[in-house]
Amino acid sequence: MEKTFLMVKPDGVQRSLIGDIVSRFEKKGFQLVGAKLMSIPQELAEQHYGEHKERPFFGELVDFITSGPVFAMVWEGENVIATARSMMGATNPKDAAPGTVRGDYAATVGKNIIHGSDSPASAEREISLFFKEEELVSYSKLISEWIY
Ligand code: RTP
Ligand code: MG
Repeated sequence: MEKTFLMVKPDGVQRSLIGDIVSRFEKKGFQLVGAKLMSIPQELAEQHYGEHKERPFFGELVDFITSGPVFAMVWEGENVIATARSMMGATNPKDAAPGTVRGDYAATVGKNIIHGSDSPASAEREISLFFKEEELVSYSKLISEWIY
């Protein structure tokens, strides 16, 4: 089954949105297989956002993501990578549709509440950056047969 890496960013943690965000993905029918509240070390932040190293906002992005605890998660389910991206909404909250996490809770591109892997390759890379194999669980939910 497909897996993706999602993370409530420091603004989402500070604004007490962890529960709401977890609930959205649970209700959709996806399965949480790994989670931790953590502070991201500088080096991990730079690796995680490595694709943006040359962008003018890279410094701000790394400062922001290391500014407070984040809630890192691995979710599993059919088409979870693309579906989670659409549930997150557009990168810039001004373009994010109502009903999405960013559309409902964010106003500015620099503080957009949630991160999600954008492709199977990113998901694999990001899961292994943040989680050891043994930190992920595997379990069956009978209800999943009725959802996916
Ligand atoms: P993320 O990686 O955090 O899930 O966001 P994303 O895929 O939707 O967007 P991405 O292009 O990967 O950009 C990463 C984060 O950089 C910040 N950003 N700032 N000032 C700007 O023009 C700008 N553009 C992007 C955003 O916080 C974005 O989430
Ligand atoms: Mg991205």
